[in-house]
Amino acid sequence: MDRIFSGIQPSGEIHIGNYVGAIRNWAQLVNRYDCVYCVVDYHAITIEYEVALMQQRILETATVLVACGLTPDRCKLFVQSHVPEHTELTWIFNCVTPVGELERMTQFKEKGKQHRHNVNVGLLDYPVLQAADILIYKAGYVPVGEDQIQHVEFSREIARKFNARFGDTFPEPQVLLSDAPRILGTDGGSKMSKSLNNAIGLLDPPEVIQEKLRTAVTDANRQRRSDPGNPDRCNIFTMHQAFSRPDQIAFIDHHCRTAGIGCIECKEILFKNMMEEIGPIQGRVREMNQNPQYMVDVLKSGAARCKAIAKEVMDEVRSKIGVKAGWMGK
Ligand code: AQP
Repeated sequence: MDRIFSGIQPSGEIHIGNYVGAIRNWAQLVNRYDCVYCVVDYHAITIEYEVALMQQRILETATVLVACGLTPDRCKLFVQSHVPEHTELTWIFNCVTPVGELERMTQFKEKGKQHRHNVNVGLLDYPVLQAADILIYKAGYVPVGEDQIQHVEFSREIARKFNARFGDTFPEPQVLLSDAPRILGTDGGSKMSKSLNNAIGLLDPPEVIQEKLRTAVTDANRQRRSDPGNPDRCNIFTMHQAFSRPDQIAFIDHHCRTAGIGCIECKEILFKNMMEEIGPIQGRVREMNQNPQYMVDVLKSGAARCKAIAKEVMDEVRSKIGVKAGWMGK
């Protein structure tokens, strides 16, 4: 079975973009692939964060993943820092990575602007750690949202560079996109993001979601109820494509263009469909929160299973790069 790797940062509340762009796809892939999913805490420390909140965020993130169907019988789920081989491999990859290529990464440039006062080496090195996350499991596929395509391509380049210098070791991983790879925020302008205050949280109470949808930006050219709209320019329509039935999507497409339906009604249909899907997830999260030990056990066993793979690959890597000393014994 081919292996998949993907990760999510515990950098805030999981939102609808993370869910339809990545997590829902992750859950659909578990039957076809050997799936490794990770809460990437070392990525989350590349920007400023509340130390006291980190453990809570890690557990909350992992709980949501399990509630979305990523149970330990279906995949391996663990926390990045629990398998230190990820950071060890990062160092080795650093030594085959040209700095100039990292400086050209779109996310680095954007985050560099957002966090001007803290453009640290970790922020620059983020794609190298991500490459190590993927390649330490020799994963062939990486299901991510559109924003991560460049980083996965970069991990292919690192694999190529390593293989060329030290011999064939790593596969060149391919991106797997979901059918909703880019959801904009409620501002209708930028990507829905944990850190941008434009997100609809997967765990937001129904009344909060309803209010966020009510005020969310739609097609800017549609000023009055009687103006025809353009679904292709409307983020609410993109969300319909992620949550509504095909017949509803066709209905909204037609009636938006002909002003047969107003934005308020359109958003109400979306709200109902969204809650139908995420309401049960919220319920499972509430249930799991009654038994915190369960998540601890899931993450401990996930780390042990992943560590066994990572250790073997690191052994091979150390040997290939010439630092494995036979005279040290096992
Ligand atoms: N708006 C989005 N639409 C579709 N997919 C998205 N993803 C994130 N935002 C959207 C996908 O979710 C996965 C996990 O992302 P992440 O949390 O590790 O990092 P991120 O992309 O940086 O997410 P955020 O929400 O924007 O976090 P912050 O604000 O902390 O940077 C990835 O597969 C991503 O593509």
